[in-house]
Amino acid sequence: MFRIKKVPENVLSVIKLVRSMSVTVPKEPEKPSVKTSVPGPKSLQLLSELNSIQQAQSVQLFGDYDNCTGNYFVDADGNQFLDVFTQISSSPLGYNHPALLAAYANSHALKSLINRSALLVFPPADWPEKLKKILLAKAPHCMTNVYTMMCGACSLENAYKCAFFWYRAKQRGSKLDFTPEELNTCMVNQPPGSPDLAVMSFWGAFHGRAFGALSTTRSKWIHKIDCPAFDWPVAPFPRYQYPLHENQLYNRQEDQRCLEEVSKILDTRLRCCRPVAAIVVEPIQSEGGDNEASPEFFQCLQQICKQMGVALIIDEVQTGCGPTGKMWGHEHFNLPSPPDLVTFSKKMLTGGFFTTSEFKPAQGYRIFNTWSGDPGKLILLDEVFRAIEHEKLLTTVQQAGKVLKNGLHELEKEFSTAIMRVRGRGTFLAFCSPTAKVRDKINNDLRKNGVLGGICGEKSIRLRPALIFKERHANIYLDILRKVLKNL
Ligand code: PSZ
Repeated sequence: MFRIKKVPENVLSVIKLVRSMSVTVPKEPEKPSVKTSVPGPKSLQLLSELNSIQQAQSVQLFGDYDNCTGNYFVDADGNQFLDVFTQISSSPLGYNHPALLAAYANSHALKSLINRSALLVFPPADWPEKLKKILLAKAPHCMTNVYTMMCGACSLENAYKCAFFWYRAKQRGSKLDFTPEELNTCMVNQPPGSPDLAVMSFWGAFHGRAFGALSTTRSKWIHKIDCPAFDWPVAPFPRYQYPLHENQLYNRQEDQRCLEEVSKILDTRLRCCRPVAAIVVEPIQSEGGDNEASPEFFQCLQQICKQMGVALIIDEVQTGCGPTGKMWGHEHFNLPSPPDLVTFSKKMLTGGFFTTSEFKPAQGYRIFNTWSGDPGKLILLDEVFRAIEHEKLLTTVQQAGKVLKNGLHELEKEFSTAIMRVRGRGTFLAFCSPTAKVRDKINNDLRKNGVLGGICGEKSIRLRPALIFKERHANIYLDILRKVLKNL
């Protein structure tokens, strides 16, 4: 069973509940254990079966989720991996956390799952209270409104829609007076009803794959090729030189270059065609290669948005819920006022976005879909937030992150031709290899040695462990990485 050193009262009752459900949570292994080739024979056989039903070439391993525990992923062949990728950064408390297992061990929670409601038509009676007590209690500073959604991409798309509604309402001067021409033209996808407005994003950005979101995704062609897209502008995102403290002048100039380009695009678009209603940006670009930008960059970006009357959307789908050591990635930037919209998903277990009352559409039924989220996920999220508080997981992230980053810097010195550009905040870390080939070999060798890691950008390896990843896990990771680099 799960063994916890100092057990707080609420955890004890949780453990009792889990026991009463006769759910066995295996103890986290001491270290990884790989007994077969990776992928092993079972994963390979399942892959060929799945591939005959759907295009499954993206599948890496099949999981044995009954036996995964804590920071350890167990595959169908019985191999135990230290997981520093955690389902593309979407598992806040690792696998089979007792509090999450216990959360569904009561009839209210089960009935929430079974009787899944259409939340924007027939929400449960406790829904307003749940939104306030769970989601708004963790909202970024001054953000008083929240919508839940199904996934990251649809959270982004609905945030874009909110920004367009806000922009058009400003242009009209009143939110209610749609003209007959607008009502008619929107039905044939023509202006003025379907206005020529844009969302600007950055080179290297990833905001999802649904059509609106995809038009703002700028990381890899594989996401976009063959799909029609909006003609929306894209600005350069800073590409820093490392180490940061030795390259301050260059990096400041890099901020400046990108911000000037942002201003230029906004200005041109406003004067000639398709004005920009919103800018969307990740606190750290994730899929696009873990590219970071300074607090000053984000402060200036917000200032430009305010001057130009453009909404600022911060995409916290990957950075939200603690992995940078703060609840929200943009809390590192000391923005003088809150962003206009903040999207979330992944570790938050439900998609959605926070905003301010200024961005509340004047009419209902405009931000809407059937389920519009899932009340069952909020039951889990409530436990995630409780664990973050009681187990002091943001401190855990900061401490484990420090060990990891220091260790990576040591390895960068020792193996300077294999790893470079160590970067990131908290445990949201990454490093580069000289080429994609070397990067892929390192990642494969890590896997053979029992570490599940992720890649991003052209030649980066990224770390996305759960919030329960501790210093001892960091040391296991670093030992295995050292071994891999030695044998490269
Ligand atoms: O290849 C893919 O489609 C991937 S791999 C990782 C993601 C997508 N991340 C999703 C993501 C994100 O990282 C950011 C910053 N914004 C939006 C999204 C989209 O979220 P989902 O995948 O839930 O639609």
